[in-house]
Amino acid sequence: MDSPDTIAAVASAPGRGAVGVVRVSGAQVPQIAVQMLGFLPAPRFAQLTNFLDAAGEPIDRGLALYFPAPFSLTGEHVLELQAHGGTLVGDMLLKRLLEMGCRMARPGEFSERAFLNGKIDVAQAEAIADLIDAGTTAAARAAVRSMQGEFSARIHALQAQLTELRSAVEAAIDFPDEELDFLPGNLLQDRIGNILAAFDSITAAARQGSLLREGLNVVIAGRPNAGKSSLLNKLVGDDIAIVTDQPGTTRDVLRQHLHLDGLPLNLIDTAGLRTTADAVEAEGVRRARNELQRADRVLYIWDAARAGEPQDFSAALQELPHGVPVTLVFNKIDLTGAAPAIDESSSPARIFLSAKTGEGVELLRTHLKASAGYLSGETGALSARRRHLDALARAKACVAQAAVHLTARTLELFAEELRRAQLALGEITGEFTSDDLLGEIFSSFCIGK
Ligand SMILES: Nc1nc2c(ncn2[C@@H]2O[C@H](COP(=O)(O)OP(=O)(O)OP(=O)(O)O)[C@@H](O)[C@H]2O)c(=O)[nH]1
Ligand SMILES: [Mg+2]
Repeated sequence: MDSPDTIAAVASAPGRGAVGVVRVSGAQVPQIAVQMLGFLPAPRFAQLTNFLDAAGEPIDRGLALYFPAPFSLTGEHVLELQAHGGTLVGDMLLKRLLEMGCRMARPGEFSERAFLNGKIDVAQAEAIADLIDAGTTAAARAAVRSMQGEFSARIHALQAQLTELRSAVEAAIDFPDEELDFLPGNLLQDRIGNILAAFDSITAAARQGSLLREGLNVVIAGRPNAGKSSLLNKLVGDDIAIVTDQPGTTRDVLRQHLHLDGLPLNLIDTAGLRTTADAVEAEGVRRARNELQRADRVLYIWDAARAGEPQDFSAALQELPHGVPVTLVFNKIDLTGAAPAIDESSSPARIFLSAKTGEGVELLRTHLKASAGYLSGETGALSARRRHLDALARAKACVAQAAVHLTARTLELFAEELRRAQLALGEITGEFTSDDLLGEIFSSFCIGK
């Protein structure tokens, strides 16, 4: 097989800085080092040296580090040049490397090679990207845990338990006469119970990590004048949105980012939902409906004080997209005299508050955290993405289905469900991930990573 191209990229952030790092990986690295430095640096020793152009003139002087395969980031020969930061130096070094036969690395290509050479799995590669992008210390800590393989290790442990179960059952399928001797059904049920519990605990840690990474899209919706913009302002603690007593004040979609006890929230205020002849307002309503489709949660605001309005919020709720979690917020309790309250047992959950005075808003904050499954404080969160949560959910559903087959003693189907669960888990680590998806994941990384 042809060895892959030798790739090069500036790995440090663009712009001015004290140090700029250029990374090279591939089979040609030793020759390239000799041409560019005049010698091959000793493995894993930092060496101060000139970086030479084609005429043998120094482009810059800095540290060269050589990592021979397989003990490197990518598993290939790797050369790292630590030059002075600055757009021009990096570009000149890169140009020289391309002259010597290197190819510009695609985004994420170093990570991709690390994956292909078994240095890291996909979940770890994603965690590195998450660490780089982390917006809070909690998100960074979750990313480090996953990067160090904690998430992957827990997935592998689940895989191992599933393999054990499968081989026990497959043996029973092959030797049906001995089935009852080594397959007491309740023992298997116990084991499945343990596996399902393990799924729940990994999912909780991963959901927390996914929340820390992606945040929660919360859309504030309702009729005009219900107090949506007032609630946005109250939650943010600032006068972001225009509030007036005229119905139809908000037309544009307003987005505000905030943290609720470490949980990132994208709070989205929208135009009041009604049919209107005003073209601008109608466009606002159309955009509001668009946002509702993408919401993780809708806060549907109802003006509890509006005289003469039949309290028919159920008809209004019917208009919301199906499947989106909703919280019904009765606003303006300062006018009705009702006490701040929350009822999470009704469906949808109800909260009574005043966006004006702030009474009951704390109940809403707590409710938002709880309904997202967010845990405060240090929780052992594992940085994860929606695709991981989705794969976990599918795998768990297969195991639950397997339990049904076990009860029915349809052992072939039982084994088949366990196999499907393993395939779904393998998508997380990249073991059974399609090439298209892998390409998509790595190409979302930055160049030089
Ligand atoms: N007394 C009282 N008035 C409120 C409360 N919340 C909002 N209001 C008033 O209700 C009116 C409408 O408030 P907005 O926040 O602009 O309502 P909105 O839902 O954003 O309205 P549109 O943008 O027009 O859809 C304003 O006069 C607010 O001062 C509240 O809790 N108590
Ligand atoms: Mg408004």
